[in-house]
Amino acid sequence: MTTTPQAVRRASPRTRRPATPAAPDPSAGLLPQAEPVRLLDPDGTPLPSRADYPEPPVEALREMYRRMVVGRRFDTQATALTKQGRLAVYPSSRGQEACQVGATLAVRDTDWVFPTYRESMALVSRGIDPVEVLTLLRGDWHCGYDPTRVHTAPQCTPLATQCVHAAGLAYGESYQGRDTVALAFIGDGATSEGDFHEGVNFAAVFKAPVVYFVQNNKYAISVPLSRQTAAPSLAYKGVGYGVPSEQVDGNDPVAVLAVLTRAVAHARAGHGPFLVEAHTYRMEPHTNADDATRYRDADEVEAWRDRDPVARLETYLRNRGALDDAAVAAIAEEAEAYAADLRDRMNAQPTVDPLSLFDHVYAEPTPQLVEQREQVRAELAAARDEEGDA
Ligand SMILES: Cc1ncc(C[n+]2csc(CCOP(=O)(O)OP(=O)(O)O)c2C)c(N)n1
Ligand SMILES: [Mg+2]
Repeated sequence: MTTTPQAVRRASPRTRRPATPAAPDPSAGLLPQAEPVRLLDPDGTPLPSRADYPEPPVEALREMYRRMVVGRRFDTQATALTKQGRLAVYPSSRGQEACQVGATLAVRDTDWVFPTYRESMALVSRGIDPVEVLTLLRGDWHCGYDPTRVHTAPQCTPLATQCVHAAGLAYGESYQGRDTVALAFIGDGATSEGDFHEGVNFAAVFKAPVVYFVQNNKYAISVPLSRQTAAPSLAYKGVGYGVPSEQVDGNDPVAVLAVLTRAVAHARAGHGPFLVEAHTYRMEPHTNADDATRYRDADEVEAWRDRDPVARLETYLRNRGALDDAAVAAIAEEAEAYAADLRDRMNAQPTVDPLSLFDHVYAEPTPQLVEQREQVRAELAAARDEEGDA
């Protein structure tokens, strides 16, 4: 029996077939997975392996552990230096070690990193001299390292400005036929800034190879995430710009490295930008000048202590036989020596020429800067003359 159109119309809704196949979902492949990617349980027990995020090689994970231990020791030392008056300010990234180190391990030395003030640990993980890293926070210079030598932009304090810089650099590199990837770090709060949206949009439209890496540490100083966004996750901010995104457990070092490795490969292969949101937590106050007890309670902080990324990776590597007591002790010793050397060198009083403030602001100084420089030079000369007369 043939089915007449009338028969189809009479059929119950349950048996009726759609006249045309459903259109493909245009957001498919752009939205993050509903749950953050996780490869280790908080106690370091491995979860079933997955085809979309293969586990990184064990040597890479051992190196990650080493850098996380050294990075954490660097971080505590830097906070101590603020108390000794050797640093003006320090924003700690304790608790965010998996993000700081995983991201820098996922890129090549020839790739470009665009850090914020929070990323001092990422910079030392990248191999930049810690004294050069802390020069900005000591207030001596705009940036203590040579950005072009280490392929790392100066740390940005104006929120999200690095997002447009990264898009521009990545576009320029690909325009010149190089396969450089730009890695832009950004905080949860800063994703509300216009520059974040402009950067991501530009990178998407011009297929610039940028990985935007959001460390969602749950606070923008005292402002909690719930007052920052109504999005289901910050990774959902990619879809509106046509940018594929993923969310990851930012305290799971194995997952962070796996997700970022894939994001970087996506960008390097010419598919344009990728957005990753890592769920993590800042264990310390915003900076040494902040009192975090005024806006979050101790129970919340304690709950995150149980998800410590360093302990999690250590347990995992020990259980795999990739780390033993001797190796752990040797790495701890290396971290101590690193901190001692940093202390010694930060205790030497630097001599800073005030006039160097005007260097490298522009390739050609503006007339206003030339005038201001002259004013400072004259004031310094007058002060020296006065001292001479006294
Ligand atoms: C354009 C701009 N607005 C405001 C500030 C002041 N400010 C400094 S850090 C910060 C919070 C940023 O939070 P988030 O992006 O989550 O990064 P986190 O500090 O948590 O790493 C604010 C508002 C700034 N530096 N720049
Ligand atoms: Mg934050």
